[in-house]
Amino acid sequence: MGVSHEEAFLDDWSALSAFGAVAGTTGVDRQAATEPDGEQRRWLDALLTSEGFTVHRDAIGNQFALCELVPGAPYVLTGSHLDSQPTAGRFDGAYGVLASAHAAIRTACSLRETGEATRNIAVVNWFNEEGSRFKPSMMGSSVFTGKLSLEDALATVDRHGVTVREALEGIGERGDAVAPEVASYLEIHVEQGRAMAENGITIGLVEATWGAHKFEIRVTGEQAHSGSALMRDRRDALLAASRLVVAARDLVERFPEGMLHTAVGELHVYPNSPVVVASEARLLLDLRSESAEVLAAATAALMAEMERIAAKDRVGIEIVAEHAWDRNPYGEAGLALARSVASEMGLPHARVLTIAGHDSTNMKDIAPTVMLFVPSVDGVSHNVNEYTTDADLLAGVEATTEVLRRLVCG
Ligand code: HGY
Ligand code: MN
Ligand code: MN
Ligand code: MN
Repeated sequence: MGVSHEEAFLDDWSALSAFGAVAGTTGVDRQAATEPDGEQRRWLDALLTSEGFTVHRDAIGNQFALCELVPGAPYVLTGSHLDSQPTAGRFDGAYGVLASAHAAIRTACSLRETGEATRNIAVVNWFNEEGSRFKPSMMGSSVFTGKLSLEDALATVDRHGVTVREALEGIGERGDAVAPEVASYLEIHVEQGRAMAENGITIGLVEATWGAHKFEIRVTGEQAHSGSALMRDRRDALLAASRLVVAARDLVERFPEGMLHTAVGELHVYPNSPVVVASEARLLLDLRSESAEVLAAATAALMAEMERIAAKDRVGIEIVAEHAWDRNPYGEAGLALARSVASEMGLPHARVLTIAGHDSTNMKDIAPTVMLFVPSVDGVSHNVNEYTTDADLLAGVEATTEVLRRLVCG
């Protein structure tokens, strides 16, 4: 007797979750263009080539697996990302890639001989969605959609000075394939928040992305002996950076509850030595809101805080790079399609917002896009304990398969 779709998915899910496994946890560490990233990509190639798909890489390392049902027709692209944050959960991104792969295999098999398809199918694993090793996040889909130049992306360095080009070539993942022509885009992802689980929603129909404004900031002070230098002479870069961390948190209190999320998630201190006042600090500061007005006001307030802190601590504070996306909606046609699939399948569903960015945030600007969520238990994400139940994973695969079938036959 053959294995069911459900068993096949869960078996592949457990195989995929083993790449970059963090010892002693159920989490993973497979940052962009590292060895575990290369291994999981080759595993995905094997899964899809054995089902008759043709695999390619483009120049920024986006991974495509194509199935041509209608010669010359454009492609319905479905996927997400396999890369992760360091010590992350195994669901963020990877679930969407595997759900898409299974949906694509099933759809291709059922449509190969019927003549119902009007479009072709491609599974995509976008390069470097997380932006943890190389900034900005959503790099592969940003290059694909023309929002970031290929040259700039390839020249980006990690903290050891390794370029994206070198890292991709190092794992044999830089290609030269021409991107497939896209008819529409479909992505499924875990919610990474707690709203769906708390409200008994199985399928989230994503209607808009929160706006985000991310700043790479450099604070420049002066190196000194941390014992002997007079306190009044010091220009302490770490002290000023610390005030910025606190200022970012305090900005939240100026707006109605829940309207602004802020964080500094990364901080580097130079020379980072015990008896030395820091000469330089670099931080990554992130502001997000569902309201464009709040995001603009928070950004202006942050600039004022930067000036105040620079004057107080007699340091330089400069923005080295900025990455932003605006709050903007997903198309109503995609929402209507997703809603009818969820209701016909009897799956509890509702319109939801995404606070995290996704590759669909880029793709919806160039093609009709459907973005689905499944619940995250307790909203835990970017944490090894990220979890979604098997029942919800499988419901999401069914919904993805049916949305894909309709997009391919539409
Ligand atoms: O939300 C983010 O910043 C992302 O890249 N997922
Ligand atoms: Mn993700
Ligand atoms: Mn993530
Ligand atoms: Mn000494």
